[in-house]
Amino acid sequence: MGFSSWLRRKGKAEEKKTPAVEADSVINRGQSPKQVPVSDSRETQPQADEQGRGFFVRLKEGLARTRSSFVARIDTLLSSHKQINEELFEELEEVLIQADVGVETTLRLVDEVRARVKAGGVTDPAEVRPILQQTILEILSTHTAALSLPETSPAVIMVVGVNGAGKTTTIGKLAHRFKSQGLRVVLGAADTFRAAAIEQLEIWAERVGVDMIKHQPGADPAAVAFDAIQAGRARQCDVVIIDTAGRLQTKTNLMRELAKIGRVIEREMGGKSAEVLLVVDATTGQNALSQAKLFSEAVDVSGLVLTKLDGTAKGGIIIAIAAELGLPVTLIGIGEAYDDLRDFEPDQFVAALFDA
Ligand SMILES: Nc1nc2c(ncn2[C@@H]2O[C@H](COP(=O)(O)OP(=O)(O)OP(=O)(O)O)[C@@H](O)[C@H]2O)c(=O)[nH]1
Ligand SMILES: [Mg+2]
Repeated sequence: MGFSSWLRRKGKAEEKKTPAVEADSVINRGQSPKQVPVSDSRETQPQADEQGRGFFVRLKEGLARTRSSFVARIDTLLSSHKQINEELFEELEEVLIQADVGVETTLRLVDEVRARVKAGGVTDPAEVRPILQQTILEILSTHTAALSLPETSPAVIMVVGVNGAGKTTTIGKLAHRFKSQGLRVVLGAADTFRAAAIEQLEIWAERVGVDMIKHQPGADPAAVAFDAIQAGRARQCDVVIIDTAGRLQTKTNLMRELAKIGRVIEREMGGKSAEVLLVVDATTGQNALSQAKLFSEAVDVSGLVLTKLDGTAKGGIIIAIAAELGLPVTLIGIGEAYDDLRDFEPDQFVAALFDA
C-alpha cells in the first residue's frame, strides 16, 4: 500500500463523522459576542491583526522543546552530510523515533521522503528539510477536524481521558472560550470518584463565571450528566460540558462508566450523541497512543485534545497519533493559561515547528 492510500485509509474514521455543525455557525446564531477579559500572563491584549502573529509566537514558544529535540536535530543531521545517502535516511529515522513519531509512522514517513527525493532528483541534503516538512504537513492535514458542537440544544461535550491528562483544565479553557463567544455554558462534575475533582472543576467554573452541576462524591456520574443536561435546558444554555473520571478501581469499570454516561446523554438528546473529546497528555509519548486506542474502544471519540505540548520534547507524538489512529486532532494545549488551548491547525503547527 502506498503512502497516500495509507493516509486515506487512516483518514476513513474521520470522514465517517461529518461534524454536524461547525462551532462558528453555532456561535453566530444571532448572539452578540460578549467580551471577556483573557487573564493570561501577558499584560496587553494584541490587536486583531497582531493577534495572529502573537498567537504564532506563543505557539512557537510552546513547541520550543519539541523543536529543539526534533527539528534542530534534523538540521544538525542534514548539515553534517555532504550528500544524500542511506546513512542519512537511517539517522533521520533515528531522530524521528526518538522524538516519539513512532516506528510505523517513521518508516512510512522516511520511505515517502526517500521516494520524493529520488523522484525530484534532489542531491543537496538541505533540500530534504522542506520535503520532510511537507510530508509531515500532509499527514497532519489528513487528520484534523475543527471542534464541532452537536446540533442538539444544548450541545453536549463529554471530556474523557486518563487521570492527569488535563481534562479539567481543558474544560476550564473551553468554557472560557465559549463564554467569550457569547455562549451560555454549564459544566457537569461527573468525575465523582474524587472529592477534589469536583472542587477543582468548581474553581474553574467560578473563575470563568459559568454554572456547574455537582452531586456528592461517589454519586452516579451518569446522574450528574443527566442533571447537567436538565439544568442546561432549564437555563437555556448553549453548551453542557461533562467532566469525567480518569481513574476508577479498574479500567473495565472506568470504560463501563464512560459508556453509561454516553448512553444517558444520547437518550436525553433524542438519540444524538455528544461530541466526545479524548484528552491525552503529550508528555507521555507513546503511552498517549495506547490510551487513545483504549478509550476509543469504549466511547465514540470524535476528537483528540493533545495537552502539555509545551512541557515536552516528545511533541512528535502528534504525528504518530494522527497517522496511526485515524482520529482527528481537534485541539492542542500549549500551556496553562486560558488561551493556551488552540484549534489544531496543521499548517500553523508545522510552520511553528520548522520555523528557524
Ligand atoms: N503545561 C501545561 N500544563 C497543563 C496543560 N493542560 C493541563 N495541564 C496541567 O496538568 C495537570 C493535570 O490537569 P487536570 O486538568 O487536573 O487533569 P485531569 O485529566 O482532569 O486529571 P484527573 O482529574 O486526575 O483525572 C494540571 O496541573 C494542569 O495545570 C497544558 O496544556 N500545558
Ligand atoms: Mg480532572
